[in-house]
Amino acid sequence: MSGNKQIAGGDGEWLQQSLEDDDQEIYQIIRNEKERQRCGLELIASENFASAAVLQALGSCLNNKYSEGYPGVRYYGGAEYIDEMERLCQRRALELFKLNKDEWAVNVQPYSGSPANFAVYTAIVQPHGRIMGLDLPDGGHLTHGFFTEKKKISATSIFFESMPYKVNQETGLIDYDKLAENAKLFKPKIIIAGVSCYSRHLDYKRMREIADENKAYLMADMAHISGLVAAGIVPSPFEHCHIVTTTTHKTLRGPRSGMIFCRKGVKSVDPKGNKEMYNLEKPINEAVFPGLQGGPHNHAIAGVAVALKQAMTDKFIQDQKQTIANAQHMAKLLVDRGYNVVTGGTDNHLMLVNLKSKGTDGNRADKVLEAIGVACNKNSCPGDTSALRPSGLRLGSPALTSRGFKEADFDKVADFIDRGIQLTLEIQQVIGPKAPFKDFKDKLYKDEDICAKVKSLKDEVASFASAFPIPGFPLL
Ligand code: DSN
Repeated sequence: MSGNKQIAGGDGEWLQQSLEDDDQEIYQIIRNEKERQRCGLELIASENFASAAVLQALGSCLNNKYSEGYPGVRYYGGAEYIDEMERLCQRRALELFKLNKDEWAVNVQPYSGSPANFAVYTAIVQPHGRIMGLDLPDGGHLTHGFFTEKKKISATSIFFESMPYKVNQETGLIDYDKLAENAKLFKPKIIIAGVSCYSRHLDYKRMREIADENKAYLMADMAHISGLVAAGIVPSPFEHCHIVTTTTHKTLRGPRSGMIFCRKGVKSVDPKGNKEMYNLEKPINEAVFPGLQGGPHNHAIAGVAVALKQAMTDKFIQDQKQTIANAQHMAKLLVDRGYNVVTGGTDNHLMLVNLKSKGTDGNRADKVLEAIGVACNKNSCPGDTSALRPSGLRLGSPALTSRGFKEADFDKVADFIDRGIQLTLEIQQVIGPKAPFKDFKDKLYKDEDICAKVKSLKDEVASFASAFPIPGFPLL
């Protein structure tokens, strides 16, 4: 029977079919998502558009290969090309960040940033050991030990003891003095210098001093800014940190994956000339595999290697400079229109806009912006008391910069944001400022007059955005 023959593999022809021929449902969903990306304005600070070459590596036969272990020591046969590819990725990672291979090691196997961070704590901190990271409502990340009064939210606060440090609630800037004071009491094993929503440079030097005073390691999570670091246009964490983790798909513009860099070689020499060596590489490698992960995602690692090569080019550096220029321009435009941009502006690719003084909040504005084709995040702002009603929006420039947007194009982007927020206020005015979120959404999605306004704005956004090219393949 031909059906059985096909199921058994048979002549294999059915396994050669294109996605379009093989699975119309998934094909259409991907087409729709591509159209959404093409016709929308992507302002999510952690997103970007991977290149066609990166996507090609991701969709390659490397997906098929198991290779548990590390180059040269695998538990599966047939890994000679995988070894070559992983070693090349490691070499490129060190070269891109200008690291000497005798002083730094890199593990390119973490599936993404969260597993990378968890692997570091597993290796270095041990169960119930102590970590200190920037609190999530203040701009830190879940995996920097987030918990609330009611619940330990992140596994990094369940398996490790976490004490957050905070920003000054007035200025929005990290309170390093308080961090120093608390670190002295808490004695963490690791201090994390990393952010998910913080628009200013981190003071790695000061943080290293605090770490040294407490015999702690300083770990940077540079996920958001790794492209900017690679381009050499923001302070590099490598100068002061012992460990650096990153995702590879944000400003770095690669596939969704992660990397861990750590120091190796001589840590210190005492007055008698005795050397103390770093002991980070082996425990970290063991924590990644076999501690936490199985087979590396070789297609993703190959995509990372491609992205790292692209990141060594002048074009990439130019794009990263443009990313910052665009963010700074957008922040200025919003300030000029009376918006409260936290800390007054940005040094990097993102900004946090506090909408409280405008009379609205992140939940409501985010929903309206989404409806008109502008994608961004609601985000809590310093001083927020309710995590359920965050005051702010996080806006970032990397993705649109990859589509070729320049400052003048961001004039239009800022205008769309402003008009979306005006529409938010209009809805609130109709239903009353204290009306619950459900009523707000009902009005937004069901009211004829509002829906017409949303549609007209969405059409304008689409006609503007779709004029810009989009990296990747034309159809998928
Ligand atoms: N989810 C990412 C962000 O948006 O910042 C971090 O992992």
